[in-house]
Amino acid sequence: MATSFYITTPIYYVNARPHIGSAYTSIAADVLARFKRQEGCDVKFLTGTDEHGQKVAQSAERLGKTPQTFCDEVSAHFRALTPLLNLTPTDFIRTTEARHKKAAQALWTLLYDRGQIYLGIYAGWYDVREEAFYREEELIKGKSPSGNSVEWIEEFSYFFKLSAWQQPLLEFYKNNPNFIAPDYRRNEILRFVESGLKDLSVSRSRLTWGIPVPNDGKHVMYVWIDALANYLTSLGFPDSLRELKQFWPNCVHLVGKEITRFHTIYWPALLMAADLPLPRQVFAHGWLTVEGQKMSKSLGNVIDPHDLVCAYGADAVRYFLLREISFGEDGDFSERALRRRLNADLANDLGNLVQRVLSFIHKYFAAQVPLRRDFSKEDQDFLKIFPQILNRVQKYIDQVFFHRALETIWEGIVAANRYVDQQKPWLLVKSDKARLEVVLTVLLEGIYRIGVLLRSFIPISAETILNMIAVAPEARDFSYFYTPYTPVGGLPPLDILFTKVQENAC
Ligand code: ME8
Repeated sequence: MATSFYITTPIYYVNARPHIGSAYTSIAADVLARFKRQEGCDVKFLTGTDEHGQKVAQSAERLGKTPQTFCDEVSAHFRALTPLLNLTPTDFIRTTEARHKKAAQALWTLLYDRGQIYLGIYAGWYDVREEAFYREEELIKGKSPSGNSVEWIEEFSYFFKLSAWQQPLLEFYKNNPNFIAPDYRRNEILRFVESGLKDLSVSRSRLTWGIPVPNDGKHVMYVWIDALANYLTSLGFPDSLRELKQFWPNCVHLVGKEITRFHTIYWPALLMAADLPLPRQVFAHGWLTVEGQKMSKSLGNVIDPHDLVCAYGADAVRYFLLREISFGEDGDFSERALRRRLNADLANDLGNLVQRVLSFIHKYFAAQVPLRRDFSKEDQDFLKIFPQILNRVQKYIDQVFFHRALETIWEGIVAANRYVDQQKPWLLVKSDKARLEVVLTVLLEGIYRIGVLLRSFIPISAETILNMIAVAPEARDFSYFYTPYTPVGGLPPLDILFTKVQENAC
């Protein structure tokens, strides 16, 4: 039976349109989903929108819309990322859907029935914009740490007994050292949990735009318990536990570093308290800045993924984000750097390789691949790097190190270009046609594997490459990687892969 794999993105708040940050996580999740499919896994890939809370209700009111209409509109923009960036989610969840309300309430009831939730009083300085409470000592000149105004609030609230889960959590981290990745985030979380945990307020009585607390119409669930439950909803919880059993043990939650605590402390504690199984891993990636600055509406530097895709194509955006930034660490987005990568890596290294080899076959062999396999030692040395590359790429993907995986694939591309330069097919045309046939066969073997390796990263271009060399659809998965390249018929006309852009135009 195929291995099951479940990858999730955070569900995005609908109080802002999608930007390069949400695109970043979704692209990364998509590469994992596609890669695991190529490995033959049964993959679920979940993304969606987080639609409850005071901020959403306020934004809707400002625009004179009902919260639901407002959510419908903004959620549609997030859904539109799927065709734009060529994403392949198997489910798009909205927290305002009936199935989610049912799952979140079922999780609540499980917790309540097990004595894990109790009614208490919450008091603190409340930042409405952030929907967060702060202690007196956390305020800066009477404002929240983000500079927003705060109001003093005392209200009834349900609490989750988080404090009771300190030891089980520490035990869990010890027994599952890969649960929090990368390593350096793990240490931060361990220190935080070791310093003691307070019970967590999980309901609001002053809010109406949320999921009602079961058996208490005066409260709605606070956004986090509602939001985290989305990962269960998509698996058919609570109606069936079949998918939960199947996918949960190999589930990776991909998140931005700012929500690591919610996913690595609150979420496993809630699941343990409900006696539900735990996901395999939370991978927290770094924060993107734009030209060295924090992205913000007020600075006017929020990058819209639509503009980027229109200018450079989805593949260049996908490639740039995953190649330029070490996944896990913070990184900077700059259009100039994107242009440089597009020209140097994609158009020069990859595009030219494919172009120069295939144009030879079109020109001198009437688009019929001259398969000739009396390989020399040199040819074999070149070809044997590809299985090694696949091995390393698989390891890097399992560590969620996309930049390393791409670097490794590029070793193959650079080696192929070097092979062309050494073999000089333009001279062989005149001097040794038999050797030319062997050299072109070797290069097609290489290009075939490069195409297969790149499929999950730059799907449009990789499929174009594989189409141009007439590879059958079923031969594009890793199970064929070790079998010889076998074209189905002659080569179709050449397509342009990447067009160079002016580097200093912005
Ligand atoms: O936190 N750099 O939603 P959100 C990198 N609804 N990634 C970024 C980014 C940036 N500058 N900006 C956003 C929420 N992201 C909750 C999540 S999950 C149960 C609930 C990405 O709309 C990153 O993945 O604020 C981050 O964690 C996510 O968008 C936050 O999205």
